[in-house]
Amino acid sequence: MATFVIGDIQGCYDGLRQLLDIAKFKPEHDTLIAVGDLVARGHDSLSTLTFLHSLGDSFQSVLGNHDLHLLALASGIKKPHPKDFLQPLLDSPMLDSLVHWLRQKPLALEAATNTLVCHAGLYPQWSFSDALQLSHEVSQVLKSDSWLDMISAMYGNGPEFWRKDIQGIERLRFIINAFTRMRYLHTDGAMEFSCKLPPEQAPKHLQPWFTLNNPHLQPQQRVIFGHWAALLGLRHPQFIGLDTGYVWGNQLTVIKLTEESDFSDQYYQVSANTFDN
Ligand SMILES: [Mn+2]
Repeated sequence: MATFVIGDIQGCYDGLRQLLDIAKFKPEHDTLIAVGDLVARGHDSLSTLTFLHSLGDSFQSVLGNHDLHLLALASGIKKPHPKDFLQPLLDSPMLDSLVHWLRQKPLALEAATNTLVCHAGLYPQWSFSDALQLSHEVSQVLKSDSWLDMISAMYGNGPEFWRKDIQGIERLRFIINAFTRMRYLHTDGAMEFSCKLPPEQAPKHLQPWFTLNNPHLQPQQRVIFGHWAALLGLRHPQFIGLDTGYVWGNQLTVIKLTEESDFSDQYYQVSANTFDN
């Protein structure tokens, strides 16, 4: 009855299966939760999604930017880039059911008490309950007949600032950008999407989202996220980064959540080899 949380898989099917074996994940008893970016850049997004789908209720995921982009590709709103290696998935007879399955996934979920999972991070002005409510707002549209309108209008960097009273597509785009693309914020709170450098190399006026004070975050709460491979993982009491860059030749990471209140999770990793990235 263990809960595992895995970093960005990005279509690296062989690495995924190896890592789940190493961690002794048993779908009959355990739950696997992914931080999103299940697909793209790795060579076998089709097998990855087919396998994760086959896990049924023992698998949960939040959506990452690449997962949302797949929805745009599948519906012809965007054209695939060869470097994403998504054509076999886009050509598969499974595509429609996998797209429908992905549309049911949230942007944020609670993996355990006081443990929030989202792809890029928690916007520093949001509490856990804000995050779950805002994720729900996007999910309601994603599950509805108007989902394609949102997917086609989600591209863009604005609005720069969060306000509770933003409405419509501007509101949905901010929520999607914060949950799936955020890395840095300007000191005035505006999100900055162009910089992907590790924090020690970033311009001084940009601050990683997890270094900004969030007055709503309680000391016993923590956020598990992915998305930022240049961090090569982050092990902070309240912020756990699980994108360790397997698709770029580094590691794929899964953690087994402890039931102890000291968050002494067990880490498992597998290193990329030249045949699977
Ligand atoms: Mn990402």
